[in-house]
Amino acid sequence: MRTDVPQPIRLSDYAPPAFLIDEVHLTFLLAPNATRVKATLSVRRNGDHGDPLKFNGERLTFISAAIDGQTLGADAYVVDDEWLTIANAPDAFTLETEVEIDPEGNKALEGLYMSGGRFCTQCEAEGFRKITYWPDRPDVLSRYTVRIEADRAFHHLLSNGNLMESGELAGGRHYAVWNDPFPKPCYLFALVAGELDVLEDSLVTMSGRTVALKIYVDPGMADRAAYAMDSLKRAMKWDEEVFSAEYDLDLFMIVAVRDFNFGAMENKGLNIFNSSLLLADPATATDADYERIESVVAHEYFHNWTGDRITCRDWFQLCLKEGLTVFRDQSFSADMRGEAVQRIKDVKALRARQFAEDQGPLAHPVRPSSYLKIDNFYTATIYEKGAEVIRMLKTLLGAETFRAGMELYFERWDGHATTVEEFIRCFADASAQDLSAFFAWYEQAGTPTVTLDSHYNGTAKTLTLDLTQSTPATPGQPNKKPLPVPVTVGLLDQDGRTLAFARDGQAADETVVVLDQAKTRVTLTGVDRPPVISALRRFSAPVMLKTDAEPKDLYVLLAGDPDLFNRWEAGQTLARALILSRAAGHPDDVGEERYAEAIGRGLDDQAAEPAFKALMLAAPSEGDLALATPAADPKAIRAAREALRQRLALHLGDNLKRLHLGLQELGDFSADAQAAGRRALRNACLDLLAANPSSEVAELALGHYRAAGNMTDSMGGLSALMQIGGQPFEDALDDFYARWKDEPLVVDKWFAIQARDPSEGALGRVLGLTAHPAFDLKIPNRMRALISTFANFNPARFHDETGAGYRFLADQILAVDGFNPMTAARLVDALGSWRRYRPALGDLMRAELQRVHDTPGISKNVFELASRALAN
Ligand code: B3K
Ligand code: ZN
Repeated sequence: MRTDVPQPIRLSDYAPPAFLIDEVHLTFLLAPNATRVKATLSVRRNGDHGDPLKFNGERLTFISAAIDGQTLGADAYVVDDEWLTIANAPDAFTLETEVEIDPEGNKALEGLYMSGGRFCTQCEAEGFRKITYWPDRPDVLSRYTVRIEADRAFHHLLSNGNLMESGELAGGRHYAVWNDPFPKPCYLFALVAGELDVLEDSLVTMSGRTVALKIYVDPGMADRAAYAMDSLKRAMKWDEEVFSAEYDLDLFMIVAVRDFNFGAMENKGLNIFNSSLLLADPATATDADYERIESVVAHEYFHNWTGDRITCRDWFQLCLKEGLTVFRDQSFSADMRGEAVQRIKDVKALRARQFAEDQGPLAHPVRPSSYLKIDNFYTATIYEKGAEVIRMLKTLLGAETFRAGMELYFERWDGHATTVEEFIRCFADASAQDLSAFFAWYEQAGTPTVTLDSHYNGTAKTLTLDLTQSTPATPGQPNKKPLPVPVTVGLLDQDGRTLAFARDGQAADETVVVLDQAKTRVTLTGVDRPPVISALRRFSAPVMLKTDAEPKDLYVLLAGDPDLFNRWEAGQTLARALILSRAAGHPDDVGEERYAEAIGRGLDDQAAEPAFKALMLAAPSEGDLALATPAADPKAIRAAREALRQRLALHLGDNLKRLHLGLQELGDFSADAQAAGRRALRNACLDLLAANPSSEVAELALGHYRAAGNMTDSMGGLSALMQIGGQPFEDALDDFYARWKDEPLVVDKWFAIQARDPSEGALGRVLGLTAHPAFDLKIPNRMRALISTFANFNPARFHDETGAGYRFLADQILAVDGFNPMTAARLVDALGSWRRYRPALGDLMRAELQRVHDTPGISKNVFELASRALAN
């Protein structure tokens, strides 16, 4: 057990930096095991304090330090594992330091490291301190000039900004000098060096400047960057149109690397991407990959304004850039791919990740107030709930005022590091409204429950809506206050036609009720017929809604709510209730039949888009169902879910087969949303058919796999074969591996699909795969493909009664923690959620978590998450 209990960092302790750095010149003498980093900083004291200079520095071999050209003697400074301290620093001076680092030995993938024989960096949040001595915090903004020297074998030498100079050096080496004219925090610094192919293009901005666009990838892969390039250009134009936000440098670069701890990074002018979120062609990437690439390329690009030009004062303000940028990328995707389908996908992800987080030991506000390791706070709450908060702001203020607020923010804070308060102040100023109550969305953790009771008076033609809200206690926040919750409401009559009404004398089809107290009552008038209420349209707030709607009302919504989100939601609500009732031992056969019939009618709806129908066909996920159950039993949930799917397959079988045949792809592959929607529906039909396997369905699945002309269909076929199981599945797996063994991104998919194996043998299969020659714990993508997928997406097998799944995961966490704490920590949650499961399982989970927690030498990252999950 560790004795040095790490101390939390608190927002309330924020103090401005003691020293600022206006300019920095960095020289990198690159060598895989011994890179020299020389830094020349123009430093000035910030304020009139007499504090010593204390710069962060970790895993650096100190060589020398000098002030104004005078090398410091051993008594003038102190170097320890975390700091360089200089007691008597002048008020304004030049500091020169030289250190040595070992990029090859850096398996934490933070700071400067090697991936596939190339140098690359990752500095957010606190990686720059592993490169040089520096006040590693986002409110120190500096102008960077970077000189890179390396062996000529490292052909491309890249850093932020503009290329100023390059040339040859003696001894087979060469160099390049980069200058970034925009002051930036060190977390946005980037360097890449190596042999790469480049895809080039350009774009003319709204003011008529030509920007060169370059995407660097592994040799031979340039063609696979085409979709990312196309996405980038669309994102750049979209940001100009929607937010008047123009790109600023003359060059924008993206580099794809294989070894990366997460998705991508928005370094100024030089984004670095996990290659899984950049490379795509029809043969190797699924439609889901294309969709992710489009959204992440846009996300990182959008950071240029929301993150880079305007950055965070401190890491507690992370949502200032992340929540806002997710909101921007979601809005972009909605414009590219259709609003309703995008909204459904975003809400599914929000519930699966953020609602789950809010119900667990790590529940925290969108703006937290303390942390041990900031790496642990790149959470669904900061990102996804952070985006929901912005969306509510837009709903409350209206689109025009929202845009005015954004433009004011860009104008007021450009070139600065700021806070969430200042961001909200821009909207208060733009709208002349008091938004202080709204701020509670940033400070209060937990998912509010909103209850809606309604009363219709047929004589007076009035509908009274009684809304109440409450938010459960979360760790450290026992008492919650009411929040301003926008609830968008529309009405249908019993035949599913839109029912007009009036609110405060104004005729309407839809209205936004703002629930700003614990209880709010609203009366709608002119309601001519008994209504069915469609509430929380487009999921207008991140809450759990409880209504007095009966199944017959939900069927009206499912059949024809003009709000497609709520149409889908009604189906999910019905399915969830049926599955949970069966899982609890009360199957409702009549209800299930009725549900299957309704879904069948939805499938026949000629007006609905295939992508939407595919979403309608999918039952709530096992994770979603577990969240809705106290003391969840994953096996019972899977069995009940499969029973409903089997009923749908029985009931809709002919229809599903017809659609599967009719949607067969003719002609060339297109990655666009319509074509992807047709593939999604075709694969959803097959997936459902496989829930009721027959020899005919097995043939169909095999035929689908064999005839697949793209990766979406290959994976769809493989996944259907997996559900059916047996030799055909094993043969297909072998075939798939033989075909794709030289394509790392596809081999990741091969590992991931097996981790989802529903059969009894899944854990044995996963254990066996850890010994496969292609498995490597040190490659985050490969590790996650197998380990995270199993722990998070195969609940019925991970939650094995013997506890073997938990033991396996704990062992993996400890192994990964030995070299990559940031990535290890991401695995902890699968055990940390132990309170959500039935006690026989929860106790075994907790015991494994305790074992991890008590292991000597575990990282701060894992310690923080384990100890929070174990706390009472
Ligand atoms: N800002 C990065 C995330 C950095 C995570 C560091 N642990 C990517 C993004 O959200 O755009
Ligand atoms: Zn981001």
